[in-house]
Amino acid sequence: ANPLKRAVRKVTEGLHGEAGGPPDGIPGRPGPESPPVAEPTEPREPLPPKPDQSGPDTVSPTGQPTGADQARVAQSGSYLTDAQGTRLYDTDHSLKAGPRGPVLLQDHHLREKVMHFDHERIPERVVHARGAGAHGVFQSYGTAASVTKAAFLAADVETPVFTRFSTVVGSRGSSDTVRDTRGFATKFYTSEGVFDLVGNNIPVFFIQDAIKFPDVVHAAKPHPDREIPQAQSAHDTFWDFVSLHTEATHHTLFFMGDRGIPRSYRMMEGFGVHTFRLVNAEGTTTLVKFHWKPKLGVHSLVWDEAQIINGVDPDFHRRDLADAIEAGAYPQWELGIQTFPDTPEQTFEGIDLLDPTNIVPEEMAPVQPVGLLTLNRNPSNFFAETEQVAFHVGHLVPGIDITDDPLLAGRLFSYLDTQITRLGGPNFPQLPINRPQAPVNDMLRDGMHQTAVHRGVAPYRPNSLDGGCPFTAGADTNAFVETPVRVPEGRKVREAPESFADHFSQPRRFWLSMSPVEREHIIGAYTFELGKCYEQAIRERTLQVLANIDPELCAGVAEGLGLPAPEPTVPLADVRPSPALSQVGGTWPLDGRVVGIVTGGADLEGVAAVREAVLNAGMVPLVVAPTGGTLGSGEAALTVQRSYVTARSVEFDAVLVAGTPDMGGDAYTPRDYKAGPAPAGPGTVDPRVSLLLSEAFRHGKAIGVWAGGTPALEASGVPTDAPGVIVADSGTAALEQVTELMGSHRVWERFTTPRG
Ligand code: HDE
Repeated sequence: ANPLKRAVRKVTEGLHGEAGGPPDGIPGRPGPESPPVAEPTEPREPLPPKPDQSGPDTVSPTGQPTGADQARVAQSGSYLTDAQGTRLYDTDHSLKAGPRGPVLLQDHHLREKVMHFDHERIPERVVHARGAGAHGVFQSYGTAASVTKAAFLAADVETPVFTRFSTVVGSRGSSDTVRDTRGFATKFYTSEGVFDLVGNNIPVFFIQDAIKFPDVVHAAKPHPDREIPQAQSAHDTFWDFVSLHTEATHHTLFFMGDRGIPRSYRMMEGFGVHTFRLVNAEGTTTLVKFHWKPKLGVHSLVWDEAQIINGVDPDFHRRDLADAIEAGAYPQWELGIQTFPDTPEQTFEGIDLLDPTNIVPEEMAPVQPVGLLTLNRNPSNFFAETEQVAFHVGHLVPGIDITDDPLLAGRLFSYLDTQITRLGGPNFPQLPINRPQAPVNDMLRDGMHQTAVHRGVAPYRPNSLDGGCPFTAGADTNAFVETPVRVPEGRKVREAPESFADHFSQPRRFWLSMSPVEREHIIGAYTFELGKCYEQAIRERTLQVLANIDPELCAGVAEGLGLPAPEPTVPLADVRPSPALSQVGGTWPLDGRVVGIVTGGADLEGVAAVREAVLNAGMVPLVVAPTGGTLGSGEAALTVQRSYVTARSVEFDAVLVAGTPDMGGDAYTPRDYKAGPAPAGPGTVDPRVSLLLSEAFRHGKAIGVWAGGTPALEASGVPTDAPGVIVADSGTAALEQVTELMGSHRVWERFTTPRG
């Protein structure tokens, strides 16, 4: 059978099961009152690490292989020890002068244990603090070989990678589904050294010059007095800044759009944002922009759904990524490049390629696929891998070089600098997750947390004492040689080029490229965000920015704010839309999508068949029933994954309901009042099910019922003849139609209601 399907089965039966008791009794020391608990007296060998959870093969910073076990497994042996390897006989009681006496200062074990605990936290990233990562592999197609000599982009090369996705503004503990830009950073452990592609899910940035980064981040972060709001842009300082600093307009418009609330990390595009310079073996250069294209398509949540998820499952994106990988539904992206001739002007069809607030529409320069990224392994330890991974735009390999984008220049400084605070010193490249897989032979020495034992006496060049080693390489022996581009001559100035001054024509292109439903979402987003600001002047100033993009956009937001819509102060740009910017349209694979199958006990056979069919389609079925446990009995018993108390529609991409789940006995009152006071009695539709259905309907999800489910729809305010609502004869027939609808992600026709 298909291993993917088997793995999905494993996850749905194991991970999500509410059935079954707690794990086996945890061994512990019997207390005076507690009954004795069996404790193993014979130490056993620890279980070997799961083969699929080991770290990447690494070499030490001195180029020596570090025995596999040493690199991968922090712990060995069977007995508990202290940090020095001395065996311990008790780690549950401090050393005291008698059981009721004072704790003694001489307890060196207590001191070490608590000291280490006190220092477990490191500073979170100043931006992109909240994230999730995964290991994987990058398979190159070789199609980029004519434009770059980078070895990992030659034909048929497999390169191990680690990717970290993130939000930007929130703290480490903030929620996943806030409106924000998402980071998309990938570390390629290539044979020529590490290459980091540190991108975002939005192809442009707020600022054109790195010197403005502290300004935009200070504006977006919580207000310094009360430290609110967390992980939100809906506040005065953010809108104050972006309304005054109009080069932020394009990026702001992008994340007021649906890309600000992705459905999943697996369903986001990624962009290198800046223009990079590729160099081939002959030394010919090409300017490029990097794109990641998700195999599953680009999809988003709707705002209301994102708000509910913030409370119901703040780890929604993190969980989705880990579950999909665990289930074998490995997320994949194609890496692509847009290529442009490396002319002295560094423009393409009039678009300044050094201005990171610009895109080049795909219709003008197609994205050419150069390889495939597959994320196939979850980290074994969040801190060691996802938290300690250190990306840097200056981690480049021969064949990939930078341009004079002033934003990129500042990043080349910042990403090294920030690690000193975050990871406590200059030796962070020695952390297992950051170690190159190419041999390292540097002359960097000492420093905090030095873990390498360097050999030799002459870490300087030239030397004779170490036989002149190590030698420098040349371009023909894979050295990174900067492209000798001509530096434009000029005076030393603090100025931007004139071409950076147009802040509205590209945003206008974005707006014109949106479908009607996406435009409604954008208007709703601005109305919400500005509605949360206190200062009237900030709202008015933002309306002026919107008027300069498009009158419909401005009028929509002005109406919601109850303010007059101003006239534009610049001529509206005459730009053609770029259809590739819209997320609506197309049919997409459904791997790892989640289908809720609700039953109050009706047609269990049908439920089992639907479950099987969902699994066979490579999706994740979650059976929802009044309580946890199992449905039916014997061989055919079905495990319940969600009870009415734990289920919420936002977890599902589509909902199927068998029959009309009712309130059962006349005295029954639901324990969970999320649907308000509930009338009881047979024939009364359970309000938790009708809440689930009405939410799924409101969020544009496909809904299917069978076995007498029509009253359930009616009680939920879901018209049976509405688009994307299926009433079928059997569960599998309902699923078939629902699956087809899911291919377009949402039932877009439902979003016709006026804003507000
Ligand atoms: Fe970053 N950025 N950034 N950034 N950025 C960081 O580095 C910075 C920018 C991006 O998962 C920091 O290690 C400056 C653009 C991602 O670990 C820091 C400027 C883009 C991540 C930093 C920018 C990004 C970061 C914080 C303006 C998209 C998370 C912690 C010149 C192309 C990487 C760290 C991860 C992280 C600085 C602008 C993407 C402080 C100064 C543009 C995905 O160094």
